[in-house]
Amino acid sequence: MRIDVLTLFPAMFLGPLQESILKRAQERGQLTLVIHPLRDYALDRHQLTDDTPYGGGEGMLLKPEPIVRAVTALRGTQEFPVVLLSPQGRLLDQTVVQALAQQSRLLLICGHYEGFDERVRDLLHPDEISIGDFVLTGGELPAMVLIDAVARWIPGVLGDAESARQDSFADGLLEGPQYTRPPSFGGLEVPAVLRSGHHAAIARWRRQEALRRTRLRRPELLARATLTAGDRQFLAQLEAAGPQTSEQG
Ligand code: 4GS
Repeated sequence: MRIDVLTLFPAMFLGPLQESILKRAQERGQLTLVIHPLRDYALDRHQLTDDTPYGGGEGMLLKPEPIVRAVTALRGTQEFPVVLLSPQGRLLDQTVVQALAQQSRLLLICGHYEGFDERVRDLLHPDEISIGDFVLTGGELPAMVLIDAVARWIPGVLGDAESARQDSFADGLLEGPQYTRPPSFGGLEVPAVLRSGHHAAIARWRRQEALRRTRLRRPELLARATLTAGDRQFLAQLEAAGPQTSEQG
């Protein structure tokens, strides 16, 4: 997959995408990232990319010409989604991420300052996406969040073990508690079932703890989760036990 990014601050992309799994994905040729400085597409002598809003008001807006020029040049004759990161977009979630991961190419546009001249939207009809209901200083971090979330769905990017884990949690539940060594720490023991070697019992315990945690922390996720009859039975059992104030079963 190839992802192009249009930004006023290309240096912001230098660190985060060159470590760990994204670094490996690029080295293996599974992911190609191309960062384009928006300033390169400003043709005036001062390479102006922003200007004051008509009608007055605070701050600066990104001018339409450099963005439209850049997108036109990068798009060429190819068809692929142009994504505009902004709080006015549809909310990013795992469904949106997986749909974007099906594409062979994406172009991400990062805003900055107070936003974009509206003609960017009117002319390019981008897929406008928000990473959450909060305001950041720029669209660069949202673009990196999207790249990270999408890249882990590209075939081969995660190792076999990582992919297997991902599959088992693609069912829309939160993960339950997990433990590593030591077996006893701070007066707290690792649950005995996890050390039992009884694989079926371990799988059942993990499933139930995932259900318990999801019900307590994000009950709205249960409505969309893929649940078995056994899952529903366990949830009914929790319901019958009355209001829960902690995850300690
Ligand atoms: C987001 C967000 C964001 C909005 C960019 C104010 C600078 C800023 N972008 N998801 N202007 N949340 N953008 O806060 O995508």
